[in-house]
Amino acid sequence: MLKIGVCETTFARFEMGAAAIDELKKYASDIKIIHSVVPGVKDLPVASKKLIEEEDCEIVMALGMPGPMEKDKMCAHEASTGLIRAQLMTNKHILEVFVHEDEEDNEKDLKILAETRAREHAQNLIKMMFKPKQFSKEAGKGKREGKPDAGPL
Ligand code: RDL
Ligand code: RDL
Ligand code: RDL
Repeated sequence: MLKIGVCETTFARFEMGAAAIDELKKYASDIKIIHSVVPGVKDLPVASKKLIEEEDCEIVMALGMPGPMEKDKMCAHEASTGLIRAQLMTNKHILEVFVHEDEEDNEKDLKILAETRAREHAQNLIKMMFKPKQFSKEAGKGKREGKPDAGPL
């Protein structure tokens, strides 16, 4: 039974964690999901580390929505370096699933992007953990999450 952590924020304007959990359950039955919620992206690194160290999660998805202001971008970068540090400290993957609010110019498209990106990162997680051979075939294929793939050269 693989334990998967799913950590998300109240700052995000869409429940990306619910989409990720729904997607994970579609592709794998032999999993246990531990969900946690924190205020914002800068709280995700320690929450993810706790899911790994205190809840025995083998891998974590950290989902969040950086806002459009310059200070939000700074915040997202700091959160990202924290998530990388937590990975290096624990030697476990924490998939960072961020959707920047200014990636789309209207709320409808932003909602679609948030849902699609969360689901596609969940599919990556399943492939990394359960189907590494299939995933290795996708190397260099210009894959993207939430947007159309760029494709290979
Ligand atoms: O530790 C409490 C907060 O500092 C933390 O939750 C921050 O991540 C909150 N936050 C900001 O303070 C900010 O200026 C967030 C953003 N911007 C942001 O764009 N997205 C967030 N949190 O998820
Ligand atoms: O942990 C899951 C992802 O966050 C991680 O794989 C990122 O490296 C994916 N990624 C981005 O989120 C991004 O905004 C990448 C790029 N840009 C990029 O330019 N090149 C990448 N990944 O290889
Ligand atoms: O090339 C177009 C996009 O891939 C590029 O703008 C990315 O930086 C968009 N992006 C993010 O901004 C982000 O925070 C992506 C991710 N996360 C991600 O996890 N996967 C992506 N793009 O494919």
